[in-house]
Amino acid sequence: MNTINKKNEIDIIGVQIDFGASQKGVAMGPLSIRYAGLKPSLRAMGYNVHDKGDIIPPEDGMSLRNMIRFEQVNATNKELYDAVTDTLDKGHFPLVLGGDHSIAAGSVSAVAKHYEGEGEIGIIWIDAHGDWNSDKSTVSGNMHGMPYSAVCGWGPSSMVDFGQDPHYVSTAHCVQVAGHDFDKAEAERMKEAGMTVFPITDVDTRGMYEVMKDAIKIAGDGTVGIHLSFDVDAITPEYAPGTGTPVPNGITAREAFLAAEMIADSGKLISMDLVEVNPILDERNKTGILASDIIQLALGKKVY
Ligand SMILES: [Mn+2]
Repeated sequence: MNTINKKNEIDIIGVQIDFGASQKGVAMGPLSIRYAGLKPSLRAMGYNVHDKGDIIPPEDGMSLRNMIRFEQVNATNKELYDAVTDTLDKGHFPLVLGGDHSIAAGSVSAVAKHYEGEGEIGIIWIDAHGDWNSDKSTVSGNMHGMPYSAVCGWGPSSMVDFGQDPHYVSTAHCVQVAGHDFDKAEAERMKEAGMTVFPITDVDTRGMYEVMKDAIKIAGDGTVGIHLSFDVDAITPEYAPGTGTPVPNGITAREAFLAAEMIADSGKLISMDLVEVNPILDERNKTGILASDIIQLALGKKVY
């Protein structure tokens, strides 16, 4: 049942931040995922669950047109980095609940650094967006569009290194799955950096099963394990209406479930973020429940 590198201990770390996004409300995401029954569900699977509570970002900080509220985002990432490092040092599995996706710069960086002496980590990033902008390429200035490039060393310098002396993740083990809303300059950066992208058109033609088989190979072979960063906006708004940056015609809930199940079956999952649940825009916590379901499946829940 428990597939996460034989670790039976899960630490939940929430991050109540929406400063990385223009649409407010994802700061309440960790609460909505907990209200969906996440903790009892994980305990029923046999896990020992430790809720470390939520990180609250500072109220004030500097802002730039091309890096909105960057001081608050970076300070929050430093706090999250320390929390995830503490969890990994204890041998527990970090489950990070967003919050906007800017938090992945903190969580992934902590995981990459923790395993530095053992080898490289791989990343599977399931998202409608690339999250591969920098302060130069960004159109919106929203920092939740930059974390994936930041952990690879290609993001804004203060998001790449917020005081932690980062170990960059090699793009050779990084995969983007189900993207279909890339900025032009962002896509060029991803190609230049050697990212593997399986856009939603690949899901259409080859199916999620074949795409994920390849994604797990790229992120999992020759690495110490896989970090899953799951943005609920990958899922089409009919199933996941509660998200800040919805994009029409995304993947289905079943495709998301299959991806999560396959990652669990790989036995290589070492850490996970679930981000961008926005309860203000949601319908009766539908998206919070969906997020909880995806987490359970990624952590090994079986339907039969
Ligand atoms: Mn994202």
